[in-house]
Amino acid sequence: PRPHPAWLPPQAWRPLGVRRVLVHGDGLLVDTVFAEVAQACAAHGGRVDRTGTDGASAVDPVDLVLALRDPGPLPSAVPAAVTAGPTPDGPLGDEGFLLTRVDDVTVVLADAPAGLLYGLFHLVRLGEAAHTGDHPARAHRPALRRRMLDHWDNVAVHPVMGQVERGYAGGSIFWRDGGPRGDRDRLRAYARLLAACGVNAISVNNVNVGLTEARLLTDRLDDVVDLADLLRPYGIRVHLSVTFAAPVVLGGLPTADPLDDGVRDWWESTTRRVHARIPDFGGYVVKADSEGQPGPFSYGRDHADGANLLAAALAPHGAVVHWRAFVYDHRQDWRDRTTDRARAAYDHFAPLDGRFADNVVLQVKFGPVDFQPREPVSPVIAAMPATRVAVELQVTQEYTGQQWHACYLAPWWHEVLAFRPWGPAERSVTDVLADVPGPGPHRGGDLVAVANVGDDPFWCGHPLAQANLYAFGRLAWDPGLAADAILDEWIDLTFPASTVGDPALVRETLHAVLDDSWRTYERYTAPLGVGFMVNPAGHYGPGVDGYEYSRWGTYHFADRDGVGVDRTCATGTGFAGQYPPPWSQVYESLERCPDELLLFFHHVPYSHVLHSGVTVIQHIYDTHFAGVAEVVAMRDRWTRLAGVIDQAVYDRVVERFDEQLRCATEWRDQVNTYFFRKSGVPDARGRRIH
Ligand code: BDP
Repeated sequence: PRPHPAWLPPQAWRPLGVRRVLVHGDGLLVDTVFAEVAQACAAHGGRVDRTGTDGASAVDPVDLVLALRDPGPLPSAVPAAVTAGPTPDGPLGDEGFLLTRVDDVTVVLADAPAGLLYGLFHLVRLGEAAHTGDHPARAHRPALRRRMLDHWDNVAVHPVMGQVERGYAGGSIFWRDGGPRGDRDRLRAYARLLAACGVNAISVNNVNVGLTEARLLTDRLDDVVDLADLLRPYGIRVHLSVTFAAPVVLGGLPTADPLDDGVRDWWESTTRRVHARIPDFGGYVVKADSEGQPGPFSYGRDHADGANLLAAALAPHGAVVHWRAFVYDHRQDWRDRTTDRARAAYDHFAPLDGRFADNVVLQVKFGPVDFQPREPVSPVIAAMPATRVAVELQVTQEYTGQQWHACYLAPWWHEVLAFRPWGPAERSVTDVLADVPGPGPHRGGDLVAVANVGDDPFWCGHPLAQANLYAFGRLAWDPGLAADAILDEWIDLTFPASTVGDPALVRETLHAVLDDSWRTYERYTAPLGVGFMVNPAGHYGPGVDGYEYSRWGTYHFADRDGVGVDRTCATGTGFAGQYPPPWSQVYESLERCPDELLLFFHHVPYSHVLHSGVTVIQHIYDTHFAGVAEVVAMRDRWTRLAGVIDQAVYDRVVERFDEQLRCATEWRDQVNTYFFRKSGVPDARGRRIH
């Protein structure tokens, strides 16, 4: 079946009043721009012409020009006033564009084809506004150079994880039953959606690399070449997850020791072969010495040795290795309160700062543990001034309702990117990633996320989960964008006014349902940043003691007196000390620690009074009742869209809300009952708990 349109259905772009368009320039991505415009003109009227940069004659008059400035003269259709002035704020770069409107002509200029493509999609977002009035020249450039999705897709179906590890949208859109899925139209449509929100890199296989997946690097490379060819017209580069043991399992060598000459040669020649077939190949993603994956530790080497080995093989080709910092002991002794999984990434990697090659990108999960709905921002981001750092987000909703729950994550990601590790007057996480000058050679520019798309007809299982994918791309382009503004864009593109019964109602309803949905989710799940009260079988639904007596290092330590993890330096694991001041002091202090992270940093009695004025136990009860009430309100609200939007989308969301409410109720009842039984403290408001 054909997938349901997501943002940017063909009818989304109605260049009203535009009669003649000129596309000027050469190259694959300019071809894509031309084809997009031609399609819009075919649907809505208007005509498009194309001139090359070989000095071909101009076409006059036009309403819209999309032109590469370089090389050669611009067509005369570009008003002189546009070409006269300097570009605001310097060069446009590889992906930037300039947009202006003078004398009734809308002009998009770029210095490289990708810029023209992003300029086109910006026009689409602006809609009619791009073609009315005057617009002063404004340059647009991405804040971050690489905006990347990691697909945790298995080529062969994994006996436990299935086709997509932590995938909640059906099968993989790349792979099926051990080989390529081969739906080229679908892949083209996907590439188009990603380009329209700014994503420019994809890793196409799971970080837990099985043998079939490993072979994508060697004898199954053809399948990757094919994907790269499909994604390239939309400016997307392909990356591969590789296993550190590849020289052994694929190359037949006796060792994968990073300091062994034979191993180095193997990586060099293998990587050369990849680049010969995929000249713009982006590089490798590696999960090493983590959760059973092989790595340099087996040879007595460290992560810098391991990462630099692959970096050296990739460097001559302009490619990078994304080396994941998600390294911890997953066989901890749960009786030992002094060990702490939250400390692990910093303990492993901070001492290696300065030792990584220039084309190593250390890929750090946004929080110190594992994609929980609330965690402090990882201290690793501030700890490695001489290392290129990427932050990894999780668009796939592993711990946030698995695309059964409406949970718009952009407000959360916005908070993470805006966090200022050295205090309010200092640089933000975005600044660190985006190479804003500061002490130390900060270079970077990567935001990465685990993808949430599959072969589901609605792309993401939950149709509203598309907003997360869209928001990820937009935030990676411009981390300063507000979550509700991004949602507006997504609504306009996904439910174009011309296709819905009542556009104002659609907008109002989607905001009412999504704006606060992440906080709603937080309210009915694990309280106050304690995390992981989740069902260990699949991470969906409550499991109040699910991880409490296991080896995974994720505990809440609830007993009859209190709850929370003491991560202070004074009496706990010392994790708070991994932050620079002022945060080390803020988190260390019971008085100053923010409520939402209290149980991440402190073990407190149930009677502890929060900044909000209520006790911890009462907060737990109140937020769990409130969270469920909010889900009821969201579900009711949604029914106002019956008959207003596409019936299939409407029905799918109704089905999801029913499940969200069932599951949220279960969370509320189990969490509340659990803490009531532990603490013996009744609800001050007398509601039924047990
Ligand atoms: C965890 C997932 C697991 C992943 C791991 C990772 O549960 O499936 O393999 O992260 O990021 O959250 O490597």
